[in-house]
Amino acid sequence: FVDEKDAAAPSGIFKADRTTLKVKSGKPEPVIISFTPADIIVYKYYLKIKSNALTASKRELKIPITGEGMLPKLSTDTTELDFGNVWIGYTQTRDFIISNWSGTGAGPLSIYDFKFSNDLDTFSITQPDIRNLPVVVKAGESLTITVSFKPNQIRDYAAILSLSTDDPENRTLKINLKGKGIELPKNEPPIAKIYARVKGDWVECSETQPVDLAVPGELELSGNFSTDPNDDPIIGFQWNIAKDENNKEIMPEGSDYCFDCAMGRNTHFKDSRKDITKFFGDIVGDYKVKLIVKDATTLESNPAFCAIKGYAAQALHIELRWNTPLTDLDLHLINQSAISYNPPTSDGTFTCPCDCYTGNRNPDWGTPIPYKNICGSSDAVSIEDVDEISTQDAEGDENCCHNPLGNTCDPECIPNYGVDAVCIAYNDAGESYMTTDPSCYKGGNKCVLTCEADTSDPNYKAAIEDNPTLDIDDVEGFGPENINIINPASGNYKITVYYFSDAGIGSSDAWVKLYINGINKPEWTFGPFTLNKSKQAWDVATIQWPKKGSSDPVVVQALQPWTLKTISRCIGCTCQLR
Ligand SMILES: [Ca+2]
Ligand SMILES: [Ca+2]
Ligand SMILES: [Ca+2]
Repeated sequence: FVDEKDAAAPSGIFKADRTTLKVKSGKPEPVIISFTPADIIVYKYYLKIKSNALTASKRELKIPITGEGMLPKLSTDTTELDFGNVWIGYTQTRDFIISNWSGTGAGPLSIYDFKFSNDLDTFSITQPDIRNLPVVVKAGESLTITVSFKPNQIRDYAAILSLSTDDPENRTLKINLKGKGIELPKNEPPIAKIYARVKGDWVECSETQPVDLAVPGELELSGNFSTDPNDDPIIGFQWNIAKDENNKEIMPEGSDYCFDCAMGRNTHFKDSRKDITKFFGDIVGDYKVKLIVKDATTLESNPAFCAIKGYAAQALHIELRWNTPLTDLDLHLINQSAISYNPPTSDGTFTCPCDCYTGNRNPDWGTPIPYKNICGSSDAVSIEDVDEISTQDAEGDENCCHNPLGNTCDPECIPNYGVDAVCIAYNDAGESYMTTDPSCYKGGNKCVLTCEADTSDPNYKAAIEDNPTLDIDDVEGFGPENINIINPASGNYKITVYYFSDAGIGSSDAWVKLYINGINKPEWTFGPFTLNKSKQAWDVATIQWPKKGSSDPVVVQALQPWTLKTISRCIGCTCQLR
């Protein structure tokens, strides 16, 4: 290696891997030249080659050879990483930054190795990827190095991370590491709490803080007041009826409600796996509800319990249940204060509106529901000839406006009323007639009822509250069926149970409970009474309901069961109520 003037170059800067060689004809030979700059300068020399080349001018060649001396220069933002307290089994990371200077002659920095002094299973390099070494930091750039600490013991840790580099002034960079493995805090189970919506407000419900529920009726329950000692989110909710020590669900005998009957019986909850559910109490008595919640680690709570007292909100509340599946028993309440029946049966059973049952669930007893009077006295119409008038409404429904006394009209008839629907009315002599007039004419110059209840009438509320209501017709076993009257009119009422269909199963035992004036326990329990087969009936009791405030209702248990011989239906039947 020589300079321009053929003087020898400083030794050690450039080196060839050989000083002589033979090159065979047509076979090039490589020469490897290394460059080891000693300073941050540009080196410009020549490689002089002497040979026995045929051409004299080529026997001495001078090949220019240059190189620039450069230097990496490492700096770091810290030489100590403190990981602090870390739960054993958990990972904490810390970063530090290595920078390579950007001045004149700045060269790339290579890191050839990352080495931990000890605890190699605890400390590791998360980034950069050190599977491919060296890691190179270009001049003027920096690199973030992330170190992980994952203790597996409860103790103090200390180690040194050594980086081997090509910075001649910093061949080994040492980073001190420390941290402490601490015990993982124990995950505590969540604490379930049940709140119930009472008059719009959420109130806590427990075994010692029961909530009242007018039955049949719904109660909204929330599990959102549950807590977790670790502040874990609550992610799972399971509502059930609680069970007693004999594994029997705690609810009144005969309670058999299903929100979603396809899911099975006794699904008293709607959305039993949601934070907010609805509980349905079907009969009077004590229920106990259970809630289990899960935290985000799926750790389960102990159950919370909520006692619910189902009470009868109505002055008269009658409940029927029985003990066979698939069978259909029907509860009847007969208003014996009706003054006549047509067709006359022995006591009015199956003659509506005197009989409240599945065929007539909500008749108008006591004070008649007031209807709007839509015409004045001068609009009186004359009696029409029954034979000449259509009995269909615009949709072809027959007798849609069937209206024995003008007080049980089908409201859907109203739009067609007076067009082509027909109303049945009575004259003063008690004879029925049909009319297409919007007002059902009744005698003389009086204009009478239309099909539209007058909810603004001051008597409307009382007229509704003295009507009986059958809640459901259970047709596949067990009941319950309830008939309620919020505020009965004075008069005599009879309770009858009718075995509509034994479904081939045979006899069925029936029970009737009677609650009067909303007391939260059965006032009277009748039964079990055995009904042997379809079409049999059981006269349960009669109730003499007094005038308001005059005395207590009198309940008389019927002595003789009786058996219906035929089934009659409530089609076109009439009876007049007092
Ligand atoms: Ca927890
Ligand atoms: Ca039934
Ligand atoms: Ca009424």
